[in-house]
Amino acid sequence: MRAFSGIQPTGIIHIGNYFGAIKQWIDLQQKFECFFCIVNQHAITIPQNPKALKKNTIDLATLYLACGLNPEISTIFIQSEIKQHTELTWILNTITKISELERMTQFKEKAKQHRKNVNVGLFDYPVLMAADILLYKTDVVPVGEDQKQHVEITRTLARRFNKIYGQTFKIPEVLIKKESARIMGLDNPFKKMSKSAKSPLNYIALDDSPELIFEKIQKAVTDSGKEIVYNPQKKPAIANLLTIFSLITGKSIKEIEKEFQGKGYSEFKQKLAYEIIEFLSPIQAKKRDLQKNEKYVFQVLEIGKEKAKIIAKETMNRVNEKIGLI
Ligand code: AQP
Repeated sequence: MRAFSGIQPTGIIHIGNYFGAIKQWIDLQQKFECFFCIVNQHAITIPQNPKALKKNTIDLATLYLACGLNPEISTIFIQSEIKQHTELTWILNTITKISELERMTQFKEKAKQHRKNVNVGLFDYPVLMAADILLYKTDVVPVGEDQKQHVEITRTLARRFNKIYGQTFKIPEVLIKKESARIMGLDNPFKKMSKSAKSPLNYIALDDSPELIFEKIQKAVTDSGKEIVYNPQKKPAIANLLTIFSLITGKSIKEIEKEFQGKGYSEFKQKLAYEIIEFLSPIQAKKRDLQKNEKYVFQVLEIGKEKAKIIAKETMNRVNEKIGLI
């Protein structure tokens, strides 16, 4: 059984990305043959500084390793190093309906955010993602909830291709962890935590310093009243902070509610900031260590590229043959 997933190297990786994606990946490594990609071609659908993109790509690979992805059992690689991702995208484009892509929530949101640069790549993002997934004969795609719609279109395209050209692709399943499916913004509990948020007060980045984490949690919006209780309808901000507390500490929400019974928001926030700092500290230390040994990170990526290439080539040859492309 194979798992595939990826993150865009756009500079900031936040705790939403960690709990929605990376944490799941770490656990899956024992059960699945895993492919973890740094999706730099997805990243350029929004303008990127070339120097920063290169740096962020290596930085994300380093972070993957610091978080606990194990290159001995998993394949870690850079999307642009495997040419078949864009090759398969072209083929899938020919069976994708424009109306299907127009329905994609992420496209609609990003198009609003980047009114002056609604490029074809941004529109085609889900097809590139479908190619990523289908190239590796993926069984499961562990992602946060915001990516569910993209996995669904991947399934549609795989079925459609199989119907037109004969059995070729596996139909992948989306894998979403209920508790961490959608971490909300610290400054707005009605929208998901997002690296492209206007204010850095929206997220806790895995690289944030203890001082910054403390400040961001202190400034996180709260709800009226003062009880620490989980009620997403009436107290969405506190519910989100409780979810983060629970994910960080491994304690159940009930346990945390009990711990803070009769205590106020201020005490709860102080403890939460402390727990986040404690949690991120070993990841940050490991990342600093790995940064001193960049050669090792490049080696991991080189091995990953070679492993990914074998499967990608094999799938692409099969696809071209089915279609009649010489
Ligand atoms: N708030 C979130 N809660 C849970 N999971 C999340 N993911 C993203 N935000 C949350 C998951 O993280 C992975 C990284 O995906 P990406 O790099 O493609 O980024 P994204 O989905 O576009 O979301 P970001 O990181 O916040 O960026 P922007 O600001 O561009 O939307 C995916 O598995 C995603 O589900």
